[in-house]
Amino acid sequence: MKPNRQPNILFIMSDDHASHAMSCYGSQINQTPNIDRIADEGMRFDNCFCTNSICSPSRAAILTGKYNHLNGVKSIEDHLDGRQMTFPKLLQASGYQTAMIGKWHLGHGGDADPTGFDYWNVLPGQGLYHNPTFIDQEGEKPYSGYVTDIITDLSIDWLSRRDSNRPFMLMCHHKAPHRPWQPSAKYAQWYEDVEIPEPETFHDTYENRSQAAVEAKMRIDRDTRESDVKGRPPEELSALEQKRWKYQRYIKDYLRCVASIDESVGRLLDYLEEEGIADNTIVIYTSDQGFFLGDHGWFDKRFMYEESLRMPFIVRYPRVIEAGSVTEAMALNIDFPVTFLDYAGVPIPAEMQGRSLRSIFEGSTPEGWRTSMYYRYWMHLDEHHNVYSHYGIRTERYKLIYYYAQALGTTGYADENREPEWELFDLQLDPYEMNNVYKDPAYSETVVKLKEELHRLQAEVLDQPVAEID
Ligand SMILES: [Ca+2]
Repeated sequence: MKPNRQPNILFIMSDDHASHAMSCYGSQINQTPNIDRIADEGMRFDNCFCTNSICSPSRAAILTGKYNHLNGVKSIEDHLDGRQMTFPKLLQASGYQTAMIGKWHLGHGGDADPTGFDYWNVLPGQGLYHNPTFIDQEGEKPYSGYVTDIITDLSIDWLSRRDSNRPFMLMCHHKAPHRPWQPSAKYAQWYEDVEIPEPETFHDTYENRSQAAVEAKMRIDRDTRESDVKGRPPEELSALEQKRWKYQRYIKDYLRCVASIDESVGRLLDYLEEEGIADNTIVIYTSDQGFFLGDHGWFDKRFMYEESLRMPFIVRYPRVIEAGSVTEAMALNIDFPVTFLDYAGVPIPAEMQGRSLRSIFEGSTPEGWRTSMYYRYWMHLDEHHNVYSHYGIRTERYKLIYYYAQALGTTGYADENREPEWELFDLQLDPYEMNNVYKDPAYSETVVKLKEELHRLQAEVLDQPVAEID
């Protein structure tokens, strides 16, 4: 083995797995012992954020290192044009064996098929939990079994066929725990006799908040389907009891799906150890974004609120990362590819907008590291939970959000009765974002400074503001 051999990279990403459903992040509702192994033996990021909290856009940001207005994937309807630069292509060109297994969700056919991978085998669109079809370089193939287990089997199978003299980069992308939260038979009975605690903000009434929060259609009591909660609550229950019933149904299935993921992570970690390559493999566990687990009375994501904005991000690389370390440094999904290229010794293209996390992994946050981040959600559609388009910034203490509320591709307001609105949260005093202080005179100077910072960041990432009201 060469002394400075390029490390292997195992990038495990699930879909909609919020950090507050991982015990290494202090979950109050479940245990994830295998996922926790990565944090226990590596580093946990407590402030890792997505630049747009929704599936395809986050995936495109991770592949390209760029914001969605530049990589062309602003919504889940957009396909990634594979002719553009992506980090797997660069790793492949530098000698890595590369593979993409599981959920792709960036389009199929022509320029939308995965590129930069020696091997890919992906779910069409959202894919199915049970007996899913996959698409590989040869075409569609049916598989029998549970999707999380199949993705794990395919991953281990590919790893076992690799050339052990060359480094690899595997993207193992789970479908779970995405809606409609269908667990495997193995975990289907888990939590049956327990009551899962309700989150702090479960009974949020959206007072002191934007109209965007009021109008969002992702309430557990009103907007879950029978397919989400697998039935109807007994009619004799009160409205409040029905909401609680639905929450229990929803969260238990969600956590059962997570249990399969946790098992999968354990299998992959065990494989690396059996192969004797655990020390030379960077293992990441993350999710494409966060999720509301009953927080604010919601399921789903999209909003720039904490539960949805925050990505779990844990990394193990025993050669350089101190076991059990934790960082508060602000990381973004666009940093991931830059970090991988950095470790691979591949020059980082100027067009990538993220920064390498390497120094942070190795125990020191660089001078002048970012203290604010820019976010933009574009996909304003009634049928997609009616979350208004918005952009904003999060600093270490504050979050300023502008709901400009225009449907994608238009300049008019999606709802003619809707005016744009601002929200400001003081995260130090109000960590659950229950009280919009935008109009509070005590924060007027803060608002001015945050707007300056918002526009500075927006220009830095080459995005354009819309017309803003005061
Ligand atoms: Ca997702």
